[in-house]
Amino acid sequence: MSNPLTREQHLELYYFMQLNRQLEERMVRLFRQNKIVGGLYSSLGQEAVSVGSCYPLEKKDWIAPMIRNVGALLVKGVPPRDIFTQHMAKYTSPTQGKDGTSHFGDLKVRHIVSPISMLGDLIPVMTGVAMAGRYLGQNIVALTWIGDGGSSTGAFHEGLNLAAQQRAPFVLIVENNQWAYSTPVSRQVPVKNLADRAVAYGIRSWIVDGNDVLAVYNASKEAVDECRAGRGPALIEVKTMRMRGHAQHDPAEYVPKQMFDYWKARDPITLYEKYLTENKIWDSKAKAEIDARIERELDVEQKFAEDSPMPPPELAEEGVYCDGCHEIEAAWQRPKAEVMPPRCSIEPGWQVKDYGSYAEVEAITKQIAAPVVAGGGNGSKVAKPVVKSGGKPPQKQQPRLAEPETPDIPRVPFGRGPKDKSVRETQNPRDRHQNPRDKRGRR
Ligand SMILES: Cc1ncc(C[n+]2csc(CCOP(=O)(O)OP(=O)(O)O)c2C)c(N)n1
Ligand SMILES: [Mg+2]
Repeated sequence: MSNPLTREQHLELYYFMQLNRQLEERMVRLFRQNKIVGGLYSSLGQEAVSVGSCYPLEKKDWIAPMIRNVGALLVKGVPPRDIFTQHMAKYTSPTQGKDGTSHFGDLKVRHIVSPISMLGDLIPVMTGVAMAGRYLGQNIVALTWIGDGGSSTGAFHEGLNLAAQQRAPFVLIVENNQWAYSTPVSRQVPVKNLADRAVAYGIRSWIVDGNDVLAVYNASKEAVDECRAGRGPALIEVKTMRMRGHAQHDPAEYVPKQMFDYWKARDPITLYEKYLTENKIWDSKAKAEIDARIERELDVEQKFAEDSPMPPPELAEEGVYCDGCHEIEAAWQRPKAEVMPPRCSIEPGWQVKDYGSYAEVEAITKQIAAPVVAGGGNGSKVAKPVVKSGGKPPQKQQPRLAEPETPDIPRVPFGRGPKDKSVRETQNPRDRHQNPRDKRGRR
């Protein structure tokens, strides 16, 4: 075994991927029987992405799933009945039948922010969750997913810039499944690797085989650990394939058959089954037991959903406006020592690192005379994402270019500016004489 997971964890990864697939297959049958209300999206072929990326998260961590992340919901402990009833708009569903598809969350127990349909918007929202968790001293990581199409929205870029600048403990999984509706990635984005976008925000990134659950797990684990250690956000591009149309209504006739054949031969569950067998982690008996357990569990859950009533008509007029049913009050007040280093990873004050002159650009140009990182393919000399594969140990991202030194660095006050007492009290006495305006060091 080339990674630190136990046998039980290896088998659990299989369980969740297979549960994801069998659950969705049942929902396709329900859709054809006209028992699903609204659209139905498939994550066929992408199970390793949702399961592998969510698996390293702790209970206290937060996720915001998108339409192809049923696997992540299952890993987070959402029972299949919630997914069945939600799609069938039953009264017993998490939204009591008021909303459909994957539009539900669980803020209290499982820490799931409900999907937002506007692609990209979950990125700033989850950045906010990550920052709030940090402020509250919870040491959490927030994670969400975005498609190749969604990575072209303004919210993606604004959100990622915010996350990067704030060094938020936030992980973004970019699901490059080759298609956004009927548009292939190459007709939508002029770069080959979507992870290259991370370079623009100065954050770490990886490219992994999205059909290799261990590769996804390894990269996600590293990203989550780094985030938790206070090293800022991370982006992981997973290369995978949407094996169905955009939703049930779409037969995906625009996808070349050879492309489906290519990816079918790389089915994530088949690949993982082979890995488990070749590495003697299981045998046919263990597989049969897990498959039978999934069948049993889904029988019970589906029956519960099918037997559940539709919501009563009068429910339609309830809960439209909040009439005191929600108490929205964050426990935001913290002792100052807790929100300052060393207990917080973020310095509340900062320094002007350089003066932004052309001379500094020249200094950097000299540094990059030799390429810093191998990999990628467009010949530029900037830090490239690390490419990872499942069995191999994770490679470390090469260090980014050092900042050029600038003498006499002035300190920029935090918060309310010159009158902020907290800055004065933490100021280094040595710096006081550097301020020409005030000999006592006030600014
Ligand atoms: C801001 C925004 N623009 C357009 C849409 C409509 N829309 C929904 S899904 C989708 C395609 C998404 O493709 P991608 O991000 O690659 O995800 P995939 O469906 O491949 O998982 C579009 C354009 C939307 N929901 N939000
Ligand atoms: Mg896509």
